[in-house]
Amino acid sequence: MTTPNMIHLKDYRPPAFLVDFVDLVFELKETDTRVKSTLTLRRNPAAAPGDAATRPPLVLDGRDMALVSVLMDGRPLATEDFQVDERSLTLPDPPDALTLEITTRIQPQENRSLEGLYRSDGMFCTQCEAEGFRKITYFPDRPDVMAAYTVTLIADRSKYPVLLSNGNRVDAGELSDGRHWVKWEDPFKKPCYLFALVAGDLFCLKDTFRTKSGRDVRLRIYVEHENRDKCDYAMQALKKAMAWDEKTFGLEYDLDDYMIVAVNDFNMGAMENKGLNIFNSKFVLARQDTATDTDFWNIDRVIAHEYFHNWTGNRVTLRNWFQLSLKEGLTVFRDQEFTADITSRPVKRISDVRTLRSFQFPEDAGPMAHPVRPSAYIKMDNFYTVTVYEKGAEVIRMIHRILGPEDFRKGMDLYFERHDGQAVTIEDFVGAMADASGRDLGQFMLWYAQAGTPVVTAARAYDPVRKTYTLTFSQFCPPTPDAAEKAPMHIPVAVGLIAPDGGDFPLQLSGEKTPGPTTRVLELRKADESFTFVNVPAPPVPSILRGFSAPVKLRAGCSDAEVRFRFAHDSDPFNRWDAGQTLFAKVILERAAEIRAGRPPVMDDALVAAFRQTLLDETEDRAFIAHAVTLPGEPELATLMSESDLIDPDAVHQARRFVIQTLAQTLRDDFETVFERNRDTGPYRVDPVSVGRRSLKNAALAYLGGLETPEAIQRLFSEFEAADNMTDTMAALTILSHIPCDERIQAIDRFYERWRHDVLVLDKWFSIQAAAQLSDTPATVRKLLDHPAFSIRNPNKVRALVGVFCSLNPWCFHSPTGEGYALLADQVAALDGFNPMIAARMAGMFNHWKKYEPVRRNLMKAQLERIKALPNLSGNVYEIVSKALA
Ligand code: B3K
Ligand code: ZN
Repeated sequence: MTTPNMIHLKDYRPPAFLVDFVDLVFELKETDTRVKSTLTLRRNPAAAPGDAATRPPLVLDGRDMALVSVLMDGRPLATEDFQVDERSLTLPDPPDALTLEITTRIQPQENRSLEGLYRSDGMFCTQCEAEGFRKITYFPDRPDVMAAYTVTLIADRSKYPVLLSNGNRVDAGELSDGRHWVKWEDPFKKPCYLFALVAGDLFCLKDTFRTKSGRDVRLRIYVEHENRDKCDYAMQALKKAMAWDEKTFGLEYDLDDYMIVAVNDFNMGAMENKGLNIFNSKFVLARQDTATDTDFWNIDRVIAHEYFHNWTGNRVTLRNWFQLSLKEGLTVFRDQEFTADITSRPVKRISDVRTLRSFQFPEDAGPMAHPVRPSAYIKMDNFYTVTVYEKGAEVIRMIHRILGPEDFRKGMDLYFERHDGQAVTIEDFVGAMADASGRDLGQFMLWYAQAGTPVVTAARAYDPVRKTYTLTFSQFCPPTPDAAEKAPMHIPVAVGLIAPDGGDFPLQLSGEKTPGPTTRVLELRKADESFTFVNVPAPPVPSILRGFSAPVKLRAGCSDAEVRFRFAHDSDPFNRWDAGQTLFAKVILERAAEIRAGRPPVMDDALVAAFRQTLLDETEDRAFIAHAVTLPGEPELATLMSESDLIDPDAVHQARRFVIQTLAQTLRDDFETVFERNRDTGPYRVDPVSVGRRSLKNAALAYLGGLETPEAIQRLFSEFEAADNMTDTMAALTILSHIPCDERIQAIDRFYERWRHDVLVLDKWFSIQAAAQLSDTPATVRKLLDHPAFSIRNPNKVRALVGVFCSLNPWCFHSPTGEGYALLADQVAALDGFNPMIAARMAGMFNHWKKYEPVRRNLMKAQLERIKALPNLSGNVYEIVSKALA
């Protein structure tokens, strides 16, 4: 293959032509679809004008379509007036203002990439971000070309009674041949990546929302008829999100209609198309018997996220794709705040940091490391990453912390005031924040430019005579493939000092007249920097990086006793949880070292005591306790191991199991007590208290099940049978799935029989088996690939089976036989032929091969080389594997 092109941020140029109006007419048919597009274009006054000889041509992007005709200003274009190739339609010398009428034919029924216009279960739908619009019609497919659209959809009335597009429905009619048509108009200018259409036979759930200025917005959720009883929760979620954005940011919805459509075949979670969101059905459909607590909260999160994009992404959009985090980091921050407000703030923070550390930190330490604003890409789709999204949200959170909530809000207001209706850059956002607050964020911009996770080291010194306490920080950002040298960053570090009695000292920095609050934000800017607190009456235990105030790795050099003290007393819930995780990770990795050295592992009694104290703490939020007694997972432990050694997945797995079983045996009665005390007492509800109780109850059940005795197995089976909600069903079944016994097989079969008609619930059935920590899991997964309910065309199925196996079951995926690796490579090869986006996601699961011990490392390398040598490899997969092998 020829090496695909890299696109660089430094090469950005404004578009040569702007589009003011777009009129689209779709004739949707089973056999093909005809698209007539009428564009009103003019030269961009802001682009380099050039002279008569160097005036830039008009280039429209387009691929995978047949051109039927082109008319300019109403007249057919002569063949010498334009050129068409596989990627574009070019007019070498067009007038300064023109209309183009372009008719094309496309084959949505053959489109398996799920990008552009395609079919999913008998309906037509679209996905245009990032560059899917060019598969629908010829157009300048870039986010800085914003236009007003009218869209007419024509289709058979009986098969496609529902015809939707962005904006307001302005007209409709019947044709004599059984077809009907609907015309839509979107008054807001938008980039083409926000275009959407849907045609199908769908049930519609209706509601309304009265905005703060008193307008009634019609809310509509469209789903397949069989799912009509599974959309109420999503509707409530939408209303909560709309009210929250008004209250928190003063942001009101702007159209008269807000529509959400659920589709089964979707490459990611959902898409924020203006006024017409298209969702993976997984983030819409839920009923207590089909969805877990986590599923319900994911619905809240994703519905809110897409809704929030209406302002952060749609009204103010991106100048180019390098700025992706401008909308995604900011919108993730907004959805995190929303969830924190409607559930529990500390617990939300803990689970977000867990995600960041398990997935983003490894990305930052691997071959795909890139800054929050990448500087180059082959395929933009490969940069919808945890770095752009989750680290991007952390960067916004740091601005929020540095400015404080009031100035942050002023900055948001200024950002919308200045840039509503524009396509802008990250500088524009940070500039609004700096101007609104008077703070200098110049150095802070490095967070967008430098890849890698900074390491912050803290040293402390107490002076008993002067009663001063000095914290000395140094920061270092490790090299990444794009850059060896890194400059010091502007890092907000929230600090508390814990007194010997467990309370917090008030904090007074040297030079201040009076003590301030008990948590202070220290702003690091240099490679080495000291801060001295005065009037500290006794040597404290430092609590550094409270609330995880910056996405860094902290090396505080605390003793085990100090960490245990913080696990018992830290008033900052995040740091209290983190202290526990530090202890558990250390204990597990020490046991792993013993196992590797052939010594029997021994348990640390002090840790068992600290664990017990937390487990039985009745004063804390149950959801917090559930997190606090959950050990770091094998993927996270592997990452920690890789910091000092090569990863040995066997040792990690055995050591973690040893710690779980020792805790279960030692604290069995306590787990029984916690289990019984937290049983549901009334009907199933998805409020934070009920969810917290269930999560603690099921955490206790996991330990009890880990004993693997016949009684434990019986208990799990009867809990599985008795459960009246999917959370408890899945909890019992998951624990049982790791134990080789007849009850396990029976439960898996019963689950299948009960849910064989429900594609979303079946995803859980595949995942349970893919995540089972049993030696024959690789063979089971191989077999399940041929199961009639599995389809490689459906991304949810691929993620549920292949994705879960490779990312959440490291012990089995990294089986030293190499069968897991061969399985993954086979799936990448199969997927790449029709859905390169998902193929590339899957290929990324080999990214950390160099961190493994030699046997596995070589096996993975061989599979990567096999993939790289595939004929007709997509640019998407090429970009991932070539970086991994570099
Ligand atoms: N903006 C979309 C993601 C599109 C991904 C394209 N490959 C969903 C979201 O972040 O809201
Ligand atoms: Zn988003």
